[in-house]
Amino acid sequence: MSEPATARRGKKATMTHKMWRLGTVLALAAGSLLAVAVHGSALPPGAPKLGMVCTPGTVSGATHIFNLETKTGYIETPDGNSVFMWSYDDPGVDAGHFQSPGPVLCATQGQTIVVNLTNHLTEATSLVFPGQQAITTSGGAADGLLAREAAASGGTVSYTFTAGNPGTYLYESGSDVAKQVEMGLYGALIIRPSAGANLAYGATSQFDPSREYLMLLADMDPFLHHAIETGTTYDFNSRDNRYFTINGRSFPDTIQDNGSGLLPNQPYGALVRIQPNNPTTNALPALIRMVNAGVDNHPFHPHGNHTTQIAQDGRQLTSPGGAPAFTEHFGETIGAGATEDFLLRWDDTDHWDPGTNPLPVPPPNYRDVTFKDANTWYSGSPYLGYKGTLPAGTTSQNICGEWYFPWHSHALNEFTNFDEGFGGMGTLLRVDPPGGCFTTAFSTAIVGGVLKSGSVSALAVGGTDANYYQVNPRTTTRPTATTAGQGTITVASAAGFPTSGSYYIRIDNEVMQVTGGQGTTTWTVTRGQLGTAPPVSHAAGATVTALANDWYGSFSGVKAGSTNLKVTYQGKNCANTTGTTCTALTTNLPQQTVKICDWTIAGATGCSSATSAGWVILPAPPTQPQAVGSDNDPATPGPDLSSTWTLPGSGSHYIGTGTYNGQVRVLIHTERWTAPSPTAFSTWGNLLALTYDAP
Ligand SMILES: [Cu+2]
Repeated sequence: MSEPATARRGKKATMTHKMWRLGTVLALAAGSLLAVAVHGSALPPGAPKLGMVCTPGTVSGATHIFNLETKTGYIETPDGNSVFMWSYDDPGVDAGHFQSPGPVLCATQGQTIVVNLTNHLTEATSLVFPGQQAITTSGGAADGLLAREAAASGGTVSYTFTAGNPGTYLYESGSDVAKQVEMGLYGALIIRPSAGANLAYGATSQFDPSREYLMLLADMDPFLHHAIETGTTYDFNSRDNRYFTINGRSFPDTIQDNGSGLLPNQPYGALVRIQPNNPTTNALPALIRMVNAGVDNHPFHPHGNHTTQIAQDGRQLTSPGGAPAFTEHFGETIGAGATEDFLLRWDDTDHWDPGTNPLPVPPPNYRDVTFKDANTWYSGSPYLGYKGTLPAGTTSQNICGEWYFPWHSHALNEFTNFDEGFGGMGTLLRVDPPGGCFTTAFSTAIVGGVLKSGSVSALAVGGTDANYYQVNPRTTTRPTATTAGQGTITVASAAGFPTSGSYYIRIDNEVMQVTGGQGTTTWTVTRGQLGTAPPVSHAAGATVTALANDWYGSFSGVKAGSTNLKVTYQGKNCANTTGTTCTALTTNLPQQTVKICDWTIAGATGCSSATSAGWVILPAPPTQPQAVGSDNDPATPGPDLSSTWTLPGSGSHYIGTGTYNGQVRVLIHTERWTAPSPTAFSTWGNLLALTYDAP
């Protein structure tokens, strides 16, 4: 049939909706990172935000039972249209919420799989399981062309088979397949080997179970769906697919989380997320299971990367001798009805680093770069894990310098939404920095002491450079002389000294403890502390030196919901408070305590001064307090010491909200109060960094 006038109007509406819709999706892409699983999402409880989601079914002994029902519903496309669909849902998940595609059925090799089908369509339907053998049926109506059918409007049928070869399979309608499969009656069947759920096939196909991804491809002609919905005729010879989906969504909807509230009937996302391979901390590859439920072949490729094909149609690729015959691919065509499995390992081959291994050519000035629609996934820096400067007015969706690669059908007519690109059969490969997001401090504040030299930028770039952020204990003077019996002294200025709590100062060779008047210029003192000279007189103009310094670094842009926060501080302490060369401290090492702001204790004021209540001492390792960062090796004065602390819990206490949204604050407290020679020192910070898993 010819394209009806209503459809042409619909297409114009599509174009006007497009920009609004894309902007909303991109804005909400960031917003959804804040959200936890959305109710009414057609997902089982506890489903992960990324990766393949299996529907649980019921396991009874060696039998795994799945209940499926056919229903009608609608999916949304990124251009603002909606498409009438048929699909399967699991009545035991989210009360049988309509979903497209059908639930992912996962079972273990050797289990008896029972699939009970209830048909709510107005025509008979059936299920076939390509690649499975000896399927028996019970109940049902007549035998269809390929399988026993469930009658229209409430009929049931059960299919039983033994999960055979492990692998990735399709399940789909066996009745009037040109129409019913096109309408959406398909889903994925996963059979895991009995040897272990972390294997795709044999022992050489081990993967990281937290990085198991499904890409179920399909294509559709919305005019067929419209004809079915309205009961009008459709000529299959005129089929012209205009929507192309991965896991039931078209790009950019594919990169939304599983269960996104934007797509209540399309619960499965398709973003693939990975970190660089590391032989000790991240050795296992991701597994990508690809299934083509459509009628067209789809040439698929990730930009800038290779994948390793390990299987075809549920069979591991094996040489005649029996050894694995895995092959590397830049692109690979997934045939109609076929499945293919790939391992994906991401190697940081070049190790480009702005400090230690910079690119051999400078990147273009950001003023010379333009970004389409002023919206980008680029961080502004070419280095993995770093953010840079973007032109004014450009919005970046980048969290912490992670990289994004398109991954799409290279039949570019399929990389569209109703002929408008890019969209359709595409998703992104997201490469996070090793260990997660990495960020360095963006600002510093001294809450006890005085800046000797340097700026916040000295705390960046890997800790391998010669730039330091140097803080001295505060000094002031005594405007008047001190007598031996004096218990109250005046100082020229209290700025930079603690405003509460007791602390030590030194005048000449005597240490005094300040116990009152903190924050004013009149202090109550206890004389002759820490084994120093008993109370003596000090001349007018004598120098008053604090025996501690406190400064904090702030991180910004840490998304709420980030987890697994780790703080790294690297630096040293030096005996000299002037000069540019560090004089080693060999005795009475300063005691250094690194603390983090818990914003839930007292809000922003809880971390405003050195002694505020919100500072929480970082947990082991290393044990605190101790001489972190001090130079304890006189043979080679001046080496930096580094420590990394892993924060307990979700990290939510440490990420600010409101005015301090996304801010994480770390305090470096250093004191040299230890008898018998508690003299001045300076603290030299070289790196203050935060790593975390972004949501
Ligand atoms: Cu491409």
